Amino acid sequence: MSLSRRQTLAGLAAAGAAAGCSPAGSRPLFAADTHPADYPTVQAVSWMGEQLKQATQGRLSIRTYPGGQLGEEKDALEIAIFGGIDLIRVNLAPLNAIVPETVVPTLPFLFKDTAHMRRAMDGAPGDSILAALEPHGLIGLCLYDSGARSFYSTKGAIRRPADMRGQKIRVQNSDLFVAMVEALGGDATPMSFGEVYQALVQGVIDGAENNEPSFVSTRHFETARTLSMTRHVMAPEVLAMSAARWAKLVPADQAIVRATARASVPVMRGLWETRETEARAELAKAGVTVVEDVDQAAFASAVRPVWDRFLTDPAQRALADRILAMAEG
Ligand code: GTR
Repeated sequence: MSLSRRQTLAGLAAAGAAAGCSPAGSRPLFAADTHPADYPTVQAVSWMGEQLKQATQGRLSIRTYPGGQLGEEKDALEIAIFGGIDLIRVNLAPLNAIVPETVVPTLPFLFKDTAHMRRAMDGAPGDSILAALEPHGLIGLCLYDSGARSFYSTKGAIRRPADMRGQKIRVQNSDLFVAMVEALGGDATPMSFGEVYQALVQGVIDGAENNEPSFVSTRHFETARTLSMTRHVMAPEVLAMSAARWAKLVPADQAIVRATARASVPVMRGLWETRETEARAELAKAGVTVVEDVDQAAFASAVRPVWDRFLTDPAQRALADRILAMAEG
């Protein structure tokens, strides 16, 4: 852990202790995100903070710690589970090893399109995924969009699985992602988000995969000059509260936190759509090659065995079936 991160965490602990002693007991809720301050997830949580403040006459508010200040997703998640961070916004992938239900929306080629993903995540499947976090020390508050992930490489276009053979591809810390890239013939390299830029520059990896806004905000496109629109995973983002902090809220405040988090979803989606458009424009301006003629069917059939390997219990299968049944509006 870096010195500045240690200092930030020590500061958090001190602030938490001080607030615990104050009569109102009301320090802001500390919210961690790996993305920069202007990213839609961070902006949506800031918006939620304003709503919380208004609804509680300032008793509850949020202080955001963007840019991975409180640690990479895996570490920040652990800290939140142990109560050291109040609110955490992460992708569902790093939760795969902790909460089996989160594997389902992470499956490659599960969602037909954005409308399908939103229908399922706004409906009963989304609610059951959020509820599944609770026994693991987290209260799931809402699910945000994360677009569709595609492969980018320093070695040119990836139109079909054979083009990935032998390439070292960074993946998130999730066995499902490792298995997916291996099923496609790539050499999967799990790594924290914050390490990818250097790894690309130094040639430690040949490529990675992400949505366009992340590809742009991390500036990975400076090195990986070809983005191939495989759109293989649409795993949403989740905003969760540490169960320890949650337990300190009276039920009326818990209801307000839930309601303001839910209300932030359409706000996030509006910001997200703008951000996607801006990211595409930036890629065009930067002269990045965006390959649309990919053989999606070949990718989908190559990764199909991964479904069977990772849907190990009947509850997961039932959840996957429920989501698949919502493909048509
Ligand atoms: C982004 C996501 C992050 C993180 C990152 C990654 O799309 O918003 O939470 O999961 O991808 O690839 O590590």
